[in-house]
Amino acid sequence: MPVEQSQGKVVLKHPKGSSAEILLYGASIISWKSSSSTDLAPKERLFVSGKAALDGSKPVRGGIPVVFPCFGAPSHPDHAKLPQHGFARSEVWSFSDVVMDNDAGVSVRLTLLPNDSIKAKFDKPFELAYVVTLSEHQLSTDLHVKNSGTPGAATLQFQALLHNYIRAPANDVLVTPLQGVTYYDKTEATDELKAQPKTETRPGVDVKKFTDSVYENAGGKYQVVWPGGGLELKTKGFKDVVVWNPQAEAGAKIGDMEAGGWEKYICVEPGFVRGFVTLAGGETWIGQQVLTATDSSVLAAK
Ligand code: TA6
Repeated sequence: MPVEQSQGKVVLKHPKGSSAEILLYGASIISWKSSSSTDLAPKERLFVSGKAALDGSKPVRGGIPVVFPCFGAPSHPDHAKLPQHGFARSEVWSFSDVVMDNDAGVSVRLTLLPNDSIKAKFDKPFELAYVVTLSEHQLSTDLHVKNSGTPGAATLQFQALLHNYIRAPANDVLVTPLQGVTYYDKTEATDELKAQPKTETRPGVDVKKFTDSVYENAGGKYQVVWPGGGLELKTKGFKDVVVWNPQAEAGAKIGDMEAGGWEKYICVEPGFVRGFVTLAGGETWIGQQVLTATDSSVLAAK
């Protein structure tokens, strides 16, 4: 299966028509076109703002930004010099190798190691590997984090999240199952650490109003459905999930958000963002998501 590399971009193509495009900048997936088991024509499944910078000048507004080592505003002393959502989404990663290439799919690995720019604001030994796999109806992205210090060296503490901008009609989309899950509402307290825990009571979570909710220990499997479309997320290692859509008032204040862009996506973001992953020297942590393109009739039947 062809893997093309050019101008800082890696393009994966599946013989049945699906494709994915990854910028080395931020290891940002900026396109995933996929058919589903019931809709054989590949469709774009991600949202990227028409005003997004794709030249590496700033994090991409859309697609799948990689959030590491902190989510939101830094809250750990080791992260004090970092910008919101950390540095992984704004550093140039390296294309390492093709991990798998067969009739079922193609898998590539990108890596990020400390460089002078990173060390100046985060002086901890780490190795990141991001494995992206495209198959006929699925896209999986696995983030591997290693504490590259020697055993017995200082621990590595971090948060990680995959900031999926799922293309969907924001006013008609629902996320399930989150009923009964504890969440923190950032629309009431931008620092979720100060927000009071709530329990989700809705069978399906909508984003008809400004939504910025951090669900803790959320179960790891989610359906995102709307009339005529849907996406399934299965995750490992990401115990939490964030649901975000700014709607018009907050959305209009986002400089690289196209006019009305907030109507075209829902962010459903698997992460480990409540608390910190702690790795001893030599240990590795993996956070994985598998996105499956489907339609709502199939999901609703489950
Ligand atoms: O994941 C939701 C969130 O933390 C929101 O609070 C909002 O800030 C969004 O991320 C986008 O953040 P960004 O730094 O990409 O503008």
